[in-house]
Amino acid sequence: TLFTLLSFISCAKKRNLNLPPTPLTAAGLIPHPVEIKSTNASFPLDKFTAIYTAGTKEMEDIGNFLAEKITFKTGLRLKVNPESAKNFESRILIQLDNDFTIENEEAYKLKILQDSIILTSKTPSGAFRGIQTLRQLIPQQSNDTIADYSIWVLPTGEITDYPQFEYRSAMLDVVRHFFSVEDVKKYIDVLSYYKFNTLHLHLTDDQGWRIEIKSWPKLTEIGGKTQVGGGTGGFYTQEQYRDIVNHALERHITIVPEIDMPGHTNAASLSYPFLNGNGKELKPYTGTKVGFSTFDCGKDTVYAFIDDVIGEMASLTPGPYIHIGGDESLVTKKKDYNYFISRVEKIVQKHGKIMIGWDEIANATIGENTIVHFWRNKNNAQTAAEKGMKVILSPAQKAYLDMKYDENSKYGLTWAGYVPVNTAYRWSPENYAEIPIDNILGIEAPLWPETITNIGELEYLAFPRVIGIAELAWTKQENRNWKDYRVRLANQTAYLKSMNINYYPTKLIDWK
Ligand code: TNX
Repeated sequence: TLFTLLSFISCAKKRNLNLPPTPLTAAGLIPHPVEIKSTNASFPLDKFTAIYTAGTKEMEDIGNFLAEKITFKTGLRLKVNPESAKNFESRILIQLDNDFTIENEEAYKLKILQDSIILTSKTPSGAFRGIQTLRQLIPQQSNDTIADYSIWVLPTGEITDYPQFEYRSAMLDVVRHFFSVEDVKKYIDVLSYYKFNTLHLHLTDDQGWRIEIKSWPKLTEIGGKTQVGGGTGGFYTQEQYRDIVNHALERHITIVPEIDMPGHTNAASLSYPFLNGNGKELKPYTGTKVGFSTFDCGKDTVYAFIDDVIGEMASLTPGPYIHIGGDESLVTKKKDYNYFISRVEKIVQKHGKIMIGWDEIANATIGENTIVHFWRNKNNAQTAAEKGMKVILSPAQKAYLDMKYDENSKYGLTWAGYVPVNTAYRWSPENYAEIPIDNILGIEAPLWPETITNIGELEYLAFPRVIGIAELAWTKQENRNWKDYRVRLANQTAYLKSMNINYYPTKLIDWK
């Protein structure tokens, strides 16, 4: 197919444009790619450019995605796989190559020549990541002095790229305050631009239950109606959840749903009191304290309930993971907690999924396949690594997007200290938890919304810190450097503004 495609498009017209030489650099790129070679010539992106895709329908979807984003940025309406090549003088070719030599599933090669751009990868996900690099290379401004129409001048050269970590994630708690489907989709859009591949949704907690479970309807009828501060809460119907999952999938992002237990379960127990194990009277909870609730870990009926909930979540979720929380179960007896975690692990596995839990689960009897999510306790991360398990890194002092930036921050908590933009970037996931790098699945930046109530405030906390987390997850240490990063971050201003992102304008960055 590739050969026919190439011969088909080689009949495109040739033209003579006097383009300025342009060096290919990382100036607009986050995350920093593995390798960049500049050939210092130029490619004209203009109304004579067409996009061609080779391979599956999924590849054509990626071509259409690129076309849409080019329209958003430049106003150009590029054709994707046009019937005739007659009117097109430059082209963007997106192709799969089975013999691609880089092992990594998300690797890509982006070759920019004077009359064509060739993006090659082994998988559609690799192509999708490469598309983001291409988007970042398109200049904000067209050059209108070369011809009597606008040309966006791209530098020529070659980028070879692949991620250091396979799990590159952000987490959003939609419980403490609820966020709409539209809000979550917008967050996904921006995350995908920076090559994140996972969004973890914290769907249940003391203050609310945010996902419809058909076999246990009171979870949302009762548990969905509250949030921090006494607002009306909310929840996603299964159809809305699927809509989020599909939006993410189109951006090659996996949704990881979290059902937090046995602690953080006041809303569930309020809906179905037989679940309650703390012996206290149940009331709706709209404060921000943690650690007071627990399931009853000794009743079979509780596990039958969990089986139903996990079963529904597993069937709604195409990704391989289910997060079961397991954090801050301060009123669960240790023996009960360990029994609970082992038994829930079996339930998750029965439904064909891999279990993830916050780092406290490392001390229970669990299998090597289960993933430990480090947030606070290094010993737990090390215990997990010693057992041969993989670990996700979310150290609160570095990666928590809900910590205040500094004393001027309008929103945020401070229990893990201030996390200014440089602190969020200048750490080494490779060494932080003192575990072997082979045990690190990846990095996640959680956002707990106790102090915020809407998307603008969410963006204020997430941006720009989450962009640094994207680079830590993708780029190896040898290509990371704060001085260089802060310039590349400043260069994101136009994109963030175009997306209407309410980022925190920290003085640490010389914003453009
Ligand atoms: C701790 S992080 C929690 C959350 C809070 C967060 C606030 C974790 C696993 N549990 O319940 O929202 O601190 O920063």
